[in-house]
Amino acid sequence: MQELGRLDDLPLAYRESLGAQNLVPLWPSLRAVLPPGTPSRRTKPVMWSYEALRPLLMQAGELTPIEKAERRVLVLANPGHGLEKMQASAAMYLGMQLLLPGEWAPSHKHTPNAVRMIVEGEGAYTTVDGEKCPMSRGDLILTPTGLWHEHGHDGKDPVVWLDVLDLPLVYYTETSYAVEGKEQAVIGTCLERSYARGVVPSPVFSRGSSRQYPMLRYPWADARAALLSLAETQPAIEAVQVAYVNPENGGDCQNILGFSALMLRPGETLNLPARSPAMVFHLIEGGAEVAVEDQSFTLSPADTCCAPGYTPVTLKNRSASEPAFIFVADESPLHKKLGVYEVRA
Ligand code: 1HN
Repeated sequence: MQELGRLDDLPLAYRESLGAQNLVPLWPSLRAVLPPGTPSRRTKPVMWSYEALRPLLMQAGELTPIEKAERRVLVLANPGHGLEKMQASAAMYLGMQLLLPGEWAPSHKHTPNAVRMIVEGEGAYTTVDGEKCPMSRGDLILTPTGLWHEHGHDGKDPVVWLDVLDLPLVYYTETSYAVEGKEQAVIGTCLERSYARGVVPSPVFSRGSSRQYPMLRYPWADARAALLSLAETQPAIEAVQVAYVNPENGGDCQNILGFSALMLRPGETLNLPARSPAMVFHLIEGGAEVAVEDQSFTLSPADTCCAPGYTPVTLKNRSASEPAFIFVADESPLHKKLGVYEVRA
C-alpha cells in the first residue's frame, strides 16, 4: 500500500493557513480512518465480575439516596473507550442498577432505547407507557425510544438489573435527550398480553395492535423453556439460540441493538465466527468460558463480558452435566441498517 504524505511534510505556514480557514488535508489521516482490511476498534474484551461489583453497588445504596441519583447505576465501562465515555462498545452502554425496597425511580422518557435484564431480587416493577411489568431474574423488559418508564419496588430485598442502551450511538449522533414526567397511571400489566403461543392480534378484522412495540416483557421462564425444547426437538441445530423479536412482524425487538438468549448444552463448545458487531454476554445460569482475542473469561452467574466486532469468539460450557444460559446483546440491527454487517467465515 502506497505510503502517503505526513502532516509535518507540509510547511508550517501552509498548515496554519489551512487551519485559519477550518481546512484539513485528508491524506495524512486517510489510512487511519480507512485502515486496510479490518477496522480499528477501541472496544477491548472486558469482563465485569458480579461478585466484585455487587458490594460496590450495595455501597452506592448506602451512600446515595435514590432522590439524589434518580437512577442508581454503576456503569460497566470499557477502558478501551476511556472509562469516562461510559461505553461498553461503540454503540452499547451497560449499567447495573440497584433499587431498594420502597424506592421509586421517577418517570421519564428519552430518545435512547433501553432494555433491562433482571439480575436478582423479586418485587420490583417497571411501568412502561402505563403497562406494569413485574421483574424476575432473567426477564427482559424493553423501554424503547420515546416510551415513558419508571421503576418501583414493593418487595423486601434489593433488586438489581442490567441496563443495555444504545446511548453511545444516540449521543454521538447528537440526538440524545430526556423528558421528565409525572407518575404514570397504570392501565394494565404486561402479563395480560401473551404472544407465547404464536398467535398475535389479527390484522384482518382489526388493525392488529396499533403499537410499534407490542411486547414489552419477555419472561425468562418462556425463553428458557423455548431453549430447552429447541435443544430437545432439534438436536442437530448448530446453536441453541432464540432471538427476542417483535412477535407481530418477526423483526428485531428494537431498532439499534439486538437481543437473544443462548443455551450451551452440557459440555458444548460453540465457535462464533468473526462478525462486524460487538457483542455482550451475560450469564444467567450455569458456568461458561468466553475466549476472545488473547483473553479468556470464566463466567459465573450474573457476570457480564464484551467482545469487539470482527473477532471470533469461543463460548464453552464449563459443566459436562448442566446447560448454561447466556443473554446476548449485539449491534447487528444497527449494522444491517447501515449496510456494514459482515460475517467472516
Ligand atoms: C435510564 O433511563 C435508565 O430508566 C437507566 O432506568 C440507565 C442510562 C443512561 C440514560 C438513561 C432507567 C440509563 C438511563
